[in-house]
Parts: sequence; structure tokens; C-alpha cells
Amino acid sequence: MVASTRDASVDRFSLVRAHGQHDDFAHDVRLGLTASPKTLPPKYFYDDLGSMLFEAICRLPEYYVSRSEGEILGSFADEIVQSFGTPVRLIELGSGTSRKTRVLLDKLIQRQRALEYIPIDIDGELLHQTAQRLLEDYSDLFVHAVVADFRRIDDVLPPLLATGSQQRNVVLFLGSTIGNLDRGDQKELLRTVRRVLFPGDMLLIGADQRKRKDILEPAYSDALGVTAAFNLNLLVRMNSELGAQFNLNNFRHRAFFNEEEGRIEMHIVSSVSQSVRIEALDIEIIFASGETIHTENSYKFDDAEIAALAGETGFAVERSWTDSRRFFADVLLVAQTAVRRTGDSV
Ligand code: SAH
Ligand code: AVI
Repeated sequence: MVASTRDASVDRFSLVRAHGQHDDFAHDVRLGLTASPKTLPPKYFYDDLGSMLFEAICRLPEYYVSRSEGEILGSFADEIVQSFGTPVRLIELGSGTSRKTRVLLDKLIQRQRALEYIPIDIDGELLHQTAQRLLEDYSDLFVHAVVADFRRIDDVLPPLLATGSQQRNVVLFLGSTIGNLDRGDQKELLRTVRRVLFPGDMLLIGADQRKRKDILEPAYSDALGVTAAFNLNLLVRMNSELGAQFNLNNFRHRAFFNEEEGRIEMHIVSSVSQSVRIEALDIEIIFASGETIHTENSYKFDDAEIAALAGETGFAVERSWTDSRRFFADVLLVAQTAVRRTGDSV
């Protein structure tokens, strides 16, 4: 079920909001902060301030992730677009500002003239602004923006993909955002993506590579403290949206590489023993000194892991590209006719 708005001034634009996906914050905060250990889902980082802080993170000297993927897209855009075949419709999960995507839009529009682009993001305001900028900059672009949790695209995407069956659908999932899902959820998401696609459609997935701890950890604990602000903004958000009384001076940011799990973990650490009231939920949350809220995982990958993930979810690896330091990979997957899973197909 979707609600739809059109911008009357530009008929190359539509924006749909998936219903029933906006009221989750209070529910997820109650669930996460009454659990042991305490957790919060990372999708709640991205309110107005959080999305701005993420943009600032991408400019930090320590955060090599965006720069490395930018290098790949900049160097290999021609090859990547050639590998898509032609013509295509572009869908992007967690599109944010679509900044890195622009190089692909340039090449695709050069090649096929008009292009349909379906950016999907949880931050509706950012999505709207980004779409307006893209429409101003690209006169041959048609943008159908979708405000939704990308794990629940089953109900919003199929109607948008039903038309224009001449086009190959290409889904972009850049920035290693796949790494913010736990392993089971990574599989589930790729299976969902596979279900809405047709055989031969493609998925270009950005995967941050496993690397030395002394490169990984500073990327998530930068000297300026921008990532700390990004993390602690969850407390600010609970204060303003749920009437919580978190005193930010009593909490600090912590990020470390968990070798065994192959992931960066981000936590909010309570520096003292304290109790915090959340008015809208009518609860008090008790924190021991040193207790943490686990706010994000950022899994790091190697080629074999991505190939296995693809094989288990109905895709096969077509090609992959890496940057000069081999820090990051963009891997092109092709939707197969059947999902290799005991006894069922897509
Ligand atoms: N693709 C961009 C942005 C990555 S940041 C890049 O590579 O730089 C992650 C983006 O995904 C943010 O814009 C955030 O709002 C969005 N996002 C995070 N979790 C999401 C979810 N569950 N559903 C939809 N969008 C999500
Ligand atoms: C969006 N995502 C891939 C980022 C990452 O690197 O895991 C989010 C982020 N968290 C802290 N810094 C950046």
C-alpha cells in the first residue's frame, strides 16, 4: 500500500511513501532498550541531522569507504555501464544524495538518452531534495522516488517494474550499506531483491573489503568526532521525538573491529550508572556504568563471501571492480532463473 504525491511543476517526478513504515521508531526503541544487551537499529541514524553527518563522514580523511568506491565508479563507469547491456532502468537502495551514482547516470543517459531512476531511501526529505537536484541537472531523467525501508520493497517495487518490460532492471546497492545488515538479513534482503527482479536483471553491490585494523578502526573513530556525533545523534533523536531525557555528557561513542565476526561494531557507552526516562514510552531505562547500546555493525567482505551470498540468493557473479588499494569492490550480480535453495524457486 502506498501514498503518492506528484510535483505539478515537473512531470518527470513522482514520490511514493510506503504506508505503515513511519511509526516504528517508538516500537523499536522499546524493543531495543529493554533487551539485553541493549541495541538500536542503524536505520534510525538517518534523520535530517544524521544524513548531514553521514555526508560529513564521507569527507573525512579517515573514512576511505566513499572515496574508494568513488574511485571505482570514476575509473570504470564505461565498463560498468557496458556490462549492464542496454537499455536499463536504474533502481537504487539507500540512495542518499545519489552523489556517486551521478557518474553512472551520465554514462547511461549518454548511451540510451532517457533514463528511469528509482531511488529508495528511508530519509524522505533527503530523497525529495536529491530528486529535485537530479531533475534540474538531467533533462532526460525520470525519477520515481520511493520512501521505504529497503527490506520491505516487495510491496512498493513490483508495480513500478511491471511496465516497460523491454528494459533490464539494474539495482544499485552502493556504499557497502549491505554490511550494516546482519548476515541473515543480508541473505533475506538479496532474496527479496531477487523476487522483484526478472532473470537477467542485475544487482551492483558495493562491498567494503576486509583490511587491517589500523585502517578500519580510525574510519569509524575519526579524530574530529563526526562519527561520534553521528552515533550519539540517536540519543538526540530519542530526546526530541520520544521525550527521552538522555544527558549526552553521560554517554560516549565507541567503535572497534570484531575480528571473529569480521565487522566494525559501533556502541554508545554509558559512562556512569544511571536511569533515563522515555516519556512517550512511559519507561525508565537503567544503565550500568560501562554498559552499551549496540547501534551498528559494518561487516567487511571478501570475494568468496559475496560469491556465496549471491549463489544462495538466486544471483551469480558477472564481474567485479576494485580501487587501486583494493580497499573496496563493486560486484555485478545477475539474477538467475531459480534460487538455489532447498526445493523452492523464485
Ligand atoms: N548510497 C549512499 C548512501 C549510503 S548511507 C552512498 O553510498 O554514499 C546509507 C543510506 O541508506 C542513507 O541514505 C540511509 O538513509 C539509507 N538507509 C539506511 N537504512 C535504510 C533502510 N533500512 N531502508 C532504506 N534506506 C535506508
Ligand atoms: C552507510 N554505511 C555503509 C556506513 C558504514 O560505513 O557502515 C555507515 C557508517 N557508520 C559509521 N560511519 C559510517
